[in-house]
Amino acid sequence: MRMEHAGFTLWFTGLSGAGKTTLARGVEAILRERGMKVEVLDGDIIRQNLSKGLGFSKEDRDTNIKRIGFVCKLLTRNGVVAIASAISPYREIREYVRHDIGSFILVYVKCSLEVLIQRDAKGLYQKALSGEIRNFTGISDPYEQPLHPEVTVDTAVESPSQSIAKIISKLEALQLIPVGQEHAVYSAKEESEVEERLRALGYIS
Ligand code: ADX
Repeated sequence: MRMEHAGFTLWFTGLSGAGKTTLARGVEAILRERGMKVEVLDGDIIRQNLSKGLGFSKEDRDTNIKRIGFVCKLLTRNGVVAIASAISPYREIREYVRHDIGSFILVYVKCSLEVLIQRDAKGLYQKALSGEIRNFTGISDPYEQPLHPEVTVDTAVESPSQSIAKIISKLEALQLIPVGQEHAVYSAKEESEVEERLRALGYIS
């Protein structure tokens, strides 16, 4: 049975290849396990449909972010957890989306350029450095770091599960999601073992 819960938007910002999608999918899986309704809006996918045809000028990026933000707002007000994952390099539009949505948590997925260039999973940094791709965020286009993100993770030094745990703890602390069994004083297994013992001793029936 699904739990009734209030919606909110969890927004991942950070450079290309920093790990936004991996963390978004990891958090998505945990929230689903906890019975929540979740939808992920990923920049790479949104650019193939809702934002198809948009480029990477400031204007186009802002349009992309506004569209993602608009869908997040609809989901949030209908009790869904909307998880957005997009570079979203401009502070002003991130703040616009935050205020428009209301229940909004910003996760800054930090990673040094050195590590990103070394990883270069999509080969885009090499192309950006050689000038083959222009206006590439972090190389030839700006990225405005968030000033007050609710959570900052650094994927150059943390494992994905460490970063995911950090995000989940924050959401629990803000009482946006139910606390997981792994945080309970007793695990479910321990609890039933204790119950068994108490029953054997006749303290409970
Ligand atoms: S955003 O700036 O509008 O938020 P978004 O997250 O949707 O960007 O898309 C970024 C993805 O587009 C990157 O992960 C990368 O795969 C691809 N991309 C292609 N060209 C660029 C570019 N010039 N700058 C950044 N990302 C680019």
